[in-house]
Amino acid sequence: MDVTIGVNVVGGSFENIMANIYDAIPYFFSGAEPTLEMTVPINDTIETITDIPAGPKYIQIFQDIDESGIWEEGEPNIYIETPESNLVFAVGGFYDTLRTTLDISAIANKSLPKNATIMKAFPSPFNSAVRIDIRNAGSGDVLDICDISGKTVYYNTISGNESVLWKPENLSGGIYFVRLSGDGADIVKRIVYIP
Ligand SMILES: [Ca+2]
Repeated sequence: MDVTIGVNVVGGSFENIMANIYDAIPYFFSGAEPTLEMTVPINDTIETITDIPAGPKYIQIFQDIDESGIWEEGEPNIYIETPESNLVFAVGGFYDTLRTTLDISAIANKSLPKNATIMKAFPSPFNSAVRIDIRNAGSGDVLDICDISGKTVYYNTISGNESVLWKPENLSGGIYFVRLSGDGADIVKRIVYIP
């Protein structure tokens, strides 16, 4: 299912705008937190996000001020609202075109740490290669990737700023976990491989 999102930004520049798409099923059935399905950059004021699994979703639009790849407390954000519900719409239902306005006027003096260790992995899902960007890793930090059973399928030491292009070979599709660990960081990101 593809969803087209229109984002109008007021009070600031259109930079580092991202969308978090959450599976709202856990919330519906148990009240548990929705689970993050994907984070995608919004590079234009109209963006079509493809291959969203069917089902009820939350969509959070945010500005990633510190370019960490994730939303953090203090970064401007908004949930897309639909006429039917404040937060939730059913992908595959009526609302495949959504528009919202993100007000970033309040963040002019915002200061998130610029030297934090950061890891981005994209795209996810991916079908041939995933790029892992690392910034400000500590000396001797370890980057590893494991499958859902915990088996390590990639391992390397990392320091400073590096980009790793990982191409799975002879591995089955599914969920993998990218982990950066060491003095400088302890970050885990979930990626989905669809060969
Ligand atoms: Ca951030």
